[in-house]
Amino acid sequence: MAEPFYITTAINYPNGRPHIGHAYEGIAADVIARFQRLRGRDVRFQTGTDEHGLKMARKADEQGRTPRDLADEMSGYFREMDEKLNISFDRFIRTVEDDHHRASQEIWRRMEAAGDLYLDRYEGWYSVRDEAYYDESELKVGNGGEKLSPQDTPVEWTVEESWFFRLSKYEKPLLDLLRKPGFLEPASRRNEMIAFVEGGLRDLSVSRTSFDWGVKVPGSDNHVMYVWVDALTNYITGLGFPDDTEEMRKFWPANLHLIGKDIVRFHTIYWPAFLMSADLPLPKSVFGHGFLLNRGQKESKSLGNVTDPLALADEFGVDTLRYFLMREVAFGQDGSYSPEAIVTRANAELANSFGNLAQRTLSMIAKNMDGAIGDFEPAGEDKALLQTVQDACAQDLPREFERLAFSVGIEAWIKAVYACNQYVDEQAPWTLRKTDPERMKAVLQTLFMCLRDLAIAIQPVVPEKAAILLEQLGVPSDERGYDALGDHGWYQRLVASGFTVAKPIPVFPRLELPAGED
Ligand code: ME8
Repeated sequence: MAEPFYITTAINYPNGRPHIGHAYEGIAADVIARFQRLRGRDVRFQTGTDEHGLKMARKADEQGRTPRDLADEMSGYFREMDEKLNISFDRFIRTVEDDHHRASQEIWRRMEAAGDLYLDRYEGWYSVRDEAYYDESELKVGNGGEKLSPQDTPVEWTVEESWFFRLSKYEKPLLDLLRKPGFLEPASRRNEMIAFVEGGLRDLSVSRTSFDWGVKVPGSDNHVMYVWVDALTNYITGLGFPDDTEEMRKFWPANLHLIGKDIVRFHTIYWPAFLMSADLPLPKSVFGHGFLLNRGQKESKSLGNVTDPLALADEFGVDTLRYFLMREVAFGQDGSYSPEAIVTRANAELANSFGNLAQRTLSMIAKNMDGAIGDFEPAGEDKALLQTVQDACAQDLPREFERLAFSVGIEAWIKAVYACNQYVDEQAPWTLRKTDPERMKAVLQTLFMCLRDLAIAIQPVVPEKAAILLEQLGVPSDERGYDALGDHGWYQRLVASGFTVAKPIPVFPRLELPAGED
């Protein structure tokens, strides 16, 4: 039976429309989900929106509407974005859903039964933007002398009755967990979290009484849960918790929580502590990716540089945007994007290299061989090129994707594309057509084989375009998994089936920079 693989993204705050950071995380998670499916894993992929809390309540208030109304509208845009970007989720969860309230109340009851919850008074700093409590010692001072969170967001002094979670009790097991190789990547984030726990953990305020937009605390009707308690629980709600479901048994603990670097504390300290308290297994790994910057700058409404990811997808194409984001930025680090960087990268690698290779090869086969590929047993330099391509597609790219080093994996792939292009230039099949038609045939057959491997390997990144190309190459839809890369009988089967190459349509046309961009 296929090995299960459960991947989740952070659930997004729908207090506004999605931005490029949301698109980036969704795309990266989708690349992982598709990659694992192609490797034969039984994948479950969850994403969604995080709709409770003070941030949502305040935003709705500003707009003179109910939080639910705001959440309904904005959550719809997130789902639309995911669909447009080809994000192949199995469940898009909304935290306002009934099953989620039920799951959150059950985890609460379990934490209470473990003796980990007590009623007290919270007095301290809170950042609504981060939905986070901060200790005085963590705060910075802004230019106007005001106090700011470590993420540069405003904090407010908060005093109210609150339930507390005995986080301090979990210091030792949390340190053991954080030190476990592979639990938290990249390593830089791990050191930061270890230092935080070593500094001593205070018990965490886990309920609020000054507003009511949230999940009700069982038995304490005037309290709603701290938004992060319910938000984190989404990962098990989606599997049917607290019922003993097949999904829960199969997919929990999650293989990977993919999140951004700003919310690592919640996922590697609070969430494991809640799970330990509720006596549930801990996620296998958490990866905190970097932030995406617009020409090196953080996007903000005041700078007027907020990009709509759907506008980028419309302008350059969904797959081009996906390719750019996974290729350009070393995953785990911050990265920058701009329209000209997208156009430059897409033209150099997708249009001029991969697209052109496919276009040249398939048109020559269609024109000079009547589309019939014909029997072929590669030898010599043809075999050597095939080996180079095979190594990149069946070994290098999968090995790097497995450790989430997407840009390194794609680099190995594009180098194989370059090797093919160099081979075309050296062999010059257009000249061979007159001088040595048999040799021309062998060259085109070699390239045809290479294209098939290249297209299979890159599917997770550019699913739509790869599918078009695989169609043009006659590769049956059930022979597109990574295991097909090791199958040496495919070519003969294709020849035997009588397949012919049709005159191709370019898969990756060249892009122009839109007018007005410089
Ligand atoms: O944090 N570049 O929601 P959110 C890359 N609801 N990633 C970015 C980014 C950027 N510029 N800006 C944000 C929340 N992100 C909570 C999560 S999970 C139980 C609850 C990432 O809408 C961010 O790091 O503020 C997070 O992983 C995700 O987008 C959602 O951010």
